[in-house]
Amino acid sequence: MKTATGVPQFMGVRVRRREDPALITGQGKYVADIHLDGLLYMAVLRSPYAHANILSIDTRNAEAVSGVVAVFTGADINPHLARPLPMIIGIDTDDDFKEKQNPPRYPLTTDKVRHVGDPVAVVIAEDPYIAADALDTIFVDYEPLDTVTAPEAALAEDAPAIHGDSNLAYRWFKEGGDVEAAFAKADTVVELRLVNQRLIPSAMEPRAVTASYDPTTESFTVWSTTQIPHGLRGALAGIFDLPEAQFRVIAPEVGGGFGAKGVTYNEEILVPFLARKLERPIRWVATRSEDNVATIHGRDQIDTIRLAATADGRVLGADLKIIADGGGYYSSVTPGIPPFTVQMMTGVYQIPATRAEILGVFTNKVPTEPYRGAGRPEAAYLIERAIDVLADELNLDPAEVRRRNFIPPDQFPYRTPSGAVYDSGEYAMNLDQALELVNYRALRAEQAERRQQGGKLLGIGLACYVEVCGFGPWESGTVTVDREGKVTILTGTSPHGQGHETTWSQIAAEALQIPLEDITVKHGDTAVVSHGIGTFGSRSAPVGGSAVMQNAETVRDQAQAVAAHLLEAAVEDMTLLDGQFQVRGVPERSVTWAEVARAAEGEDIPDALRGKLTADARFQPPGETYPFGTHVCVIEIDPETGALEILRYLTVDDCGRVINPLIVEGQVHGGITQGLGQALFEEAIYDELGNLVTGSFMDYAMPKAHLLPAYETNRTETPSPLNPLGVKGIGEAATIGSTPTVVNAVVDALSHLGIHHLDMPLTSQKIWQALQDAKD
Ligand code: MCN
Repeated sequence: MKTATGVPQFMGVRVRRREDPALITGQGKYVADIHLDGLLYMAVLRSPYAHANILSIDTRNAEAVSGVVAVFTGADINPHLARPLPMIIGIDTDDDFKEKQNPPRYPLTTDKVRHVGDPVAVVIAEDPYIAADALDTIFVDYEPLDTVTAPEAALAEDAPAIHGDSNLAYRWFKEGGDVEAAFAKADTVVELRLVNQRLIPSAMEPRAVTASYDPTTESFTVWSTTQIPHGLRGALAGIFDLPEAQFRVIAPEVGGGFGAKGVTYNEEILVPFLARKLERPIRWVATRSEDNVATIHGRDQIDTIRLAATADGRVLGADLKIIADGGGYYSSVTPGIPPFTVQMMTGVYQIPATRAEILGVFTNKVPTEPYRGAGRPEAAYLIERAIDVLADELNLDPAEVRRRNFIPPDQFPYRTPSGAVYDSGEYAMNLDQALELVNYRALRAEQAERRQQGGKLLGIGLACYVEVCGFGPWESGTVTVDREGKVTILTGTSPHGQGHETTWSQIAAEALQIPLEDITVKHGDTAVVSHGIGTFGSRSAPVGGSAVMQNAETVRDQAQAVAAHLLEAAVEDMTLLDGQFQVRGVPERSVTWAEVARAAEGEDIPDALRGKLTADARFQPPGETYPFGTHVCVIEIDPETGALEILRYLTVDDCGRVINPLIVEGQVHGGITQGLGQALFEEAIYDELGNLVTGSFMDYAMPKAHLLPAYETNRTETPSPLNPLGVKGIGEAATIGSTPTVVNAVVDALSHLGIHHLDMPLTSQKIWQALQDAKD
């Protein structure tokens, strides 16, 4: 594509993902595809009990199995590690966390198990099936303990304590503005208790680790399905008490992560530790059902929100109480998620006073960690549901109540009472576009008519979301133009489905005017990319993309100065056209990138200009970016059966300037599907003994293609002032916007029958039951 001036344009263009041909033809190389001489296989013995003391472990029978190389328990491993698994939120030093506990966690538990799936021993064998079978011959003498899985019950004084004396993991409090005064002068107060149910992240590829150890250099190579290879390298160095340089971490192709692979896991420590001990490479690959109890879960909050409002629907204050179920242990950032919910609890609204309390709780369940959105879907869900309930209470249109409370565009940067600083936003414009595209008025008219005539119930749900993304502290993005005029980008981001190879190439192509096919992007190997932070929190485009842009521009300026010297022209007179540096208006006086690169590295160039065409500055964002948008869902419910059909799903998302509209749409499609999955289908259910009864895809209801509508995606573009690209993230936005939208649509269909809230997932059975109850 070319601009009006004839300069080829690469950003903002629907370039197809260059990653895909290899992936869809089975050429992608995943951790389980790494073949090493002498490879051994690890299988993990996991607790069948949710809560039990370990009295003894007898591994002798397993050791005698033919093909088994060794069996290890925590007693063989934990004492040799310098520290427990990382908990990277500084709960000990952060004074916002009160009444806190920070129990250490080691790769294999030795004293007691705290959830079904808690690892207690490992078998290393010549064959993965022998390793798996040998697990059955290990005898663990468990003393079962009382179990608690519901977080509110876990807080009761007589609840079985999982660590220490109490299951209160921490208490956290924040207040901004005068909340008491807001409630005192309110005409109306609405209160809503929302269960944000536990979800299983379910990436396409279950987790896997392979590691080898080289005794001659005393160094490790670790292949992992991680989103944060550099973070894992740092964690390994800390736990093994060795310099980072002794660890090479490689994230090859990774089949999705959704936040769940941004955590340092037990197996990532066990596999390299045992590879060194046995002096043979080892591989562990989770099965799907193992992954469901060995990889973190998401959400699991109970949120009670109260809004104080005037009679015309202006919200004066909000009061929130969060009970956050962290499961049996803290994992990497477990206590850091609910504060995000507080940070975003006022959504797109100018609410002057807020108060929030979080109670973190241990229960006998898998630990919770970031799952696509991490705390922000919970926030969007509670405020967008509460606004709908307020509109219903005041008999006002939900779109109108939203409009009355929007933060006006002239208020940005806008500081919320809970301390977030929003960079930019145009909320009313965005909502208006969505309402017009969906033909909101006509839908409301149709709904009124249907309510009179009977038949299927029509529901129109909307949500206006805002989220925080683009977290620092920095990201790398080295750009180098070689002597052939080809570009190499080294990025510290670690894509696992987001298409960075395509979009980073577009950014560099735009700045350098070098065709996409001459650009290579390398990532996910700490030996190739020396420093980086990784991919999570929709940070890669705003932070990593900006690093690429910044460095590409530095290289262009460097090259332009060399070109000016070669052409004996002033730098200001140079222009970059069709991949060549030209003296403006004199096309015959031009040099190619290759000529410039060679000259820059040659002998005949002045010292001030000499050097490889490369730049490797890190980009440090001055603040976070706040993407936003409006989602609208139109549904129909059969009142006889509770069966639900989605008639339309429309979005107007705003992620600032767009690098690749095709990839952004893909991200929005995936995000909607995950949010819709939570709203309608998915739930990790435990029985009272702590068994995960939805532990396989037979029972855990993943959304399926035939249950989903065609999505209509649209955009507004409000650039972020905080990075050179003007971009905001899009990786999580649609997950955040879609859950409240769908639930609002369902409740909207039922509200005239006196139904004002239903907890997710909104199965047909639940809807039918609510309809029956409403008749009584
Ligand atoms: N992009 C763009 N224009 C913008 C913003 C982004 O073209 N204005 C492009 C980016 O260049 C990138 C993609 O969209 O190619 C996503 O960028 P970004 O929003 O920065 O998100 P990240 O790359 O940091 O990805 C993380 C985000 C998160 S937090 C989760 S969870 C998630 C998600 O991405 N997990 C995913 N999307 C996923 N997609 C897949 N296929 N698999 C996952 O595990």
